[in-house]
Amino acid sequence: MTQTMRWFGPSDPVSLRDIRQAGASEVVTALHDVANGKAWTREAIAAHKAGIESAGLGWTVVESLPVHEAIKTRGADWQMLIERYVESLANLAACGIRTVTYNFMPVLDWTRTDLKWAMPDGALALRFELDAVAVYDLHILRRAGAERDYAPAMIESAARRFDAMSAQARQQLEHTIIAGLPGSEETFTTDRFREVLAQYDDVDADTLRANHIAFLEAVCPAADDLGVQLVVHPDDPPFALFGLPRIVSTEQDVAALFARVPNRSNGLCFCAGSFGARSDNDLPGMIDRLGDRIGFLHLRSVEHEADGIFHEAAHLEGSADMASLVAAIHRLQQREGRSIPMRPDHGHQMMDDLSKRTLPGYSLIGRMRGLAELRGLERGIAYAAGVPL
Ligand code: CS2
Ligand code: MN
Repeated sequence: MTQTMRWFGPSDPVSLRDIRQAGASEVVTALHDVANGKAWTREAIAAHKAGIESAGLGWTVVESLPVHEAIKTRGADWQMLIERYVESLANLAACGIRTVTYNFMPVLDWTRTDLKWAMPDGALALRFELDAVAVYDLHILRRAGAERDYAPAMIESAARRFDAMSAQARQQLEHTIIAGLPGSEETFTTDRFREVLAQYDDVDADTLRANHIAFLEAVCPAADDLGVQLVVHPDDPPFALFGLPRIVSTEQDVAALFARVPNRSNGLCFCAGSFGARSDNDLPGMIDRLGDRIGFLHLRSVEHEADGIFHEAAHLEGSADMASLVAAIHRLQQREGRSIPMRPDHGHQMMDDLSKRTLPGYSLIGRMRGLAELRGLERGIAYAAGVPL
């Protein structure tokens, strides 16, 4: 695997030197200061790339080139936004960058309900609890019709929980859920969130799927010609939230998408932590079956605590069988004669990072531990298979 780490640009508390010392050979990054919907210019891409290369690192994978909400809802300006998307792809290709991550999650990117969940060793992990979403949805947001989305027992426990919460705890929950995690394109207030949700009143899962296909049919021919692969990041978590449809959650979702839009450029960012939050996703089997479509790997594990509750485990712990997964990746790379870019997707906040300014999920030391463990695992597997790296 080609070892990378995500870098949020010059304002990231983690420096390029840190990333290089962690043993990565590349960063995955984006032009985070360009507004969603504006084209990325060749000059801006080249300048970003030159800064990365001068630190001794490469940049071949974008994460992410965001898809505007008006593309997801097929709203006004669709055509213009598609043209700008293709323009950005052409400018990236001109700079030698040919793997472009995006997601098709409405409104919210990845979602957690606790950013400082203490592990037994004192490190802090990200956690998701559907009950906490229910508290926010039913009692703070007070979304019309929300009761339909939760089991009666959860509605009752959410009411008890809300009553017991201090004003500060309520505010914190609100902030955690909708004020955005790193990489999210927008942050919301509760009022603004209500308005944005309303844009999806007429967009159910089938409509969103059709809009995703329309997006791919519009951009993939150009991407094919440019030699660029678009890799879709799955839904995180992989189920509907706030009544918003989510359509890239399972192997079937992805297989149907590839069958419907067979262009070479229609690819997958295989995020083990996102798919792995559903126990019905067979992760190593997905690597075997989706093989040549996979252009980028996010490796991390989640621990299922109960239905609708998980936390991000250390990279080789938790519910994912990481050894089987990396063995499947190794087989795929051998079969196709390529090295797939991967990153340790998130890490625990630990050691010196506990007292530092860090971005949730993206502190250095936890990700460095993850990268080191994954690198060792791959080397061991390659050695045992008789093809040492
Ligand atoms: C997150 C997202 O789960 C994740 O990997 O860090 O920011 C993710 O990178 C984007 O949704 C990809 O478009
Ligand atoms: Mn991911």
